[in-house]
Amino acid sequence: MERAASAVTFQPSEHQHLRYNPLHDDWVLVSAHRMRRPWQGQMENPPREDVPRCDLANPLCPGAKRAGGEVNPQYESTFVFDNDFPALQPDAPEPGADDHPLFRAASARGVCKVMCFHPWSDLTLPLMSLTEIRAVIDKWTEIAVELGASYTWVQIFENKGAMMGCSNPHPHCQIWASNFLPNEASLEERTQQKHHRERGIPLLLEYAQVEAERKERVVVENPDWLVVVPYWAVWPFQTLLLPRRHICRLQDLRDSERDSLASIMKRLLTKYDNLFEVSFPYSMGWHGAPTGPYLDADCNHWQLHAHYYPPLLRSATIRKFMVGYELLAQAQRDLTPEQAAERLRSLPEEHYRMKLQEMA
Ligand code: H2U
Ligand code: ZN
Repeated sequence: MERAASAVTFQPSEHQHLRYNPLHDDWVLVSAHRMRRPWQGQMENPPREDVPRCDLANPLCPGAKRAGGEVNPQYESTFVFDNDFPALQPDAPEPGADDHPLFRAASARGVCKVMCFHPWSDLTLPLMSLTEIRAVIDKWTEIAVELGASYTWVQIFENKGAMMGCSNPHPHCQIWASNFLPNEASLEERTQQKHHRERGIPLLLEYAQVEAERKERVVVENPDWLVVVPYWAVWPFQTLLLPRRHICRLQDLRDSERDSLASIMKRLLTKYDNLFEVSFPYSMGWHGAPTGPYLDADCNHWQLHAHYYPPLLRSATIRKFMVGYELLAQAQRDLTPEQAAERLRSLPEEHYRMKLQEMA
């Protein structure tokens, strides 16, 4: 039988509770008291970081031969190519109809691209200059416009670090464009539409305004952008990058907002690397209003944003696993989002590798 609630005053950092994620319409179990488990503070040797600057055996380097036999140009800034192993192709035939409702299929067409951020393999975004990061943002925008002209959803995402399945030690991301709305996109379409209908303001615009006032979950901010560990975060150091004004898509950013985006990305990613003094692994990606046939539709409920999902929990090598209860019941976290934000906020904004170079 369920026990009655105790008379002790509730403290989010002490007492287990559920938090609602309005963007995903689900709940996370927060059990902060578990942080007192005895393993806290353990340190391991971080993964090696001595990646060669240029290695012709690395298919993303300038001048290297890729799996399909093509040779990369001697590129000097960003470089985009068609993925040699695309999960989506433009010309797949339609699946046949099955008249049983439990066996549904739908057409999937699209393109997959790979984008190198920089010619040097030993760099990552936080180690790049603001001008170089700005070039990445400009290229993201260009591709979003180009593929968004016909495709419904253009997913820009970066898998960083071997822990996140990144197969090449070279700064890069991927772009998959599809003729359908993927699950995450259609979920966010539904929740943002509902919020806008009920409250008359885009969900994530209202959320950014409240978080900017409350401050307790803010990691970094500037006049155009805000980074928070969301109230409903599932991963220990998950963050959400939000514009302060209403912006539907990457292509709606002003020139100055692209600059301030480069700046806030560098600050966030430097803090991430400084947390455990390791090149911090994560999967990140951009979400904005759908494109293609949606370009003519009312998308005012949408707000541009980027999700960062890092797996690390308490050192360079100890990650959180989404297993057991998470797979079979629901997501759970130990550290509260406020504690995670506080830890990230208090970290220096000078990259630890720069500091090591200065000391050498
Ligand atoms: P990840 O490291 O994030 O997996 O991205 C690398 C992508 O680059 C991957 O999708 C592609 C892989 O298919 N790739 C090529 O298209 N050509 C190659 O020669 C190597 C890797
Ligand atoms: Zn999203």
